[in-house]
Amino acid sequence: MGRVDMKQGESAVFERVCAALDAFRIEIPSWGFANTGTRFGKFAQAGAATTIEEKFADAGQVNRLTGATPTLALHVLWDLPGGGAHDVAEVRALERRYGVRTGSINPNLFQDQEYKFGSLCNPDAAVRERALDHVIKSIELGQQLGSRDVSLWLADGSNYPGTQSMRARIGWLEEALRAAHGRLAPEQRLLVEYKPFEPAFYHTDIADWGMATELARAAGPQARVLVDTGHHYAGQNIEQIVAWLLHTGMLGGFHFNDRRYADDDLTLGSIDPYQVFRIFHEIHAGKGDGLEMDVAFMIDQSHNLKGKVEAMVQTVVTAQEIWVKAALVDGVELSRLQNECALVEAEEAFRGAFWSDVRPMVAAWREKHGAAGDPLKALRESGYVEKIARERGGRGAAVASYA
Ligand code: RM4
Ligand code: MN
Ligand code: MN
Repeated sequence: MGRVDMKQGESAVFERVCAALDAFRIEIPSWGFANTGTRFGKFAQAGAATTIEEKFADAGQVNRLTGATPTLALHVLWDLPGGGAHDVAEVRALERRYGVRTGSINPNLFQDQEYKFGSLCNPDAAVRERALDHVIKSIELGQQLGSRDVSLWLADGSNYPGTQSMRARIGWLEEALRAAHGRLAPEQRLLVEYKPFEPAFYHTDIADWGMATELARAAGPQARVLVDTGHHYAGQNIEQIVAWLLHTGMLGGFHFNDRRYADDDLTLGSIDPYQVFRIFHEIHAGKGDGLEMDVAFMIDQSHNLKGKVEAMVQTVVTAQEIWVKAALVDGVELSRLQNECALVEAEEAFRGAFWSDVRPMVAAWREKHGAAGDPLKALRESGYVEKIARERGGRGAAVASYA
């Protein structure tokens, strides 16, 4: 290839990279900035966010550095302890101040004592009603904040065989989801998240994508499935689940994180970046095939040991890089090879994109958009982490979140 051809080739690739990144937004979670821990304890960080304002401030930093995170997911009781209503004006002001909008609203159906035996699946009708009421309030909060997705994760389940009627609980859950769905505004969506185990260790009421799909269908036309990448048994083929949910039009969004053993909430791509690539490829391929899709990308990570803002920046950068790698698969060529069953050629075309080093181009895109070429370095140089550690000074130890 001559020099000119190479340049042309490179700029064509850069155009594809830019188109892919222009379309890529990923939501970050407020709980990723607060102190968290394991069930054995919490290690408090001086710079951890203790108020909703501090969470918006941190989210604003991540967005400024990466150019990809314009929304912040809120967890109702952790961020809006009063349950919402009176906090709307404050949240709106924070959105303006930090240049980040409210993203998905996450009801909290697991931390109150009443939920010991479940929330929407509790055998006690009064508890179910209370839980439903909280979901409805979260839906209304979403309306007031102009946020589209209400993202539902239940800790419901049981720990010992024979102690609960799994079937009765399905019925109660369907009923509640239908009632909640009835309260959605036309533009809102209800996302149903699944998880195989934890905190329940015998049965979980929404344990996998099949159950989540059935429940979302029963709820109504604005309900979809949310795939949290950490919520699968080891070895499960997540991209195949994604392919099914795309095929059936039931994919609503993702909670991204990585895992080695269970729901570890590790940094995206830190254990298995190829899996993230395979998942992203399904999305790109679906788009290439003209599938109608509306998929919310969200991060669900809460770091116990890493610095929170650094970890979030690192995650978003990783997401941008792997998203771009997957965008570089030549879809037309790949389908030709697939149809010919040219296995080695197809696999090479696929994994060739995975192995290409896109980092300089992703950095160039960020620079072009007023973000940082090297966001981690820029974060370090900004002194932001030291500043919040000084200002917040470890107040976060007592704040509600995991553990
Ligand atoms: C769960 C699940 C939910 C998250 C809670 C805090 O494992 O991933 O999405 O909101 O944790
Ligand atoms: Mn999740
Ligand atoms: Mn989880």
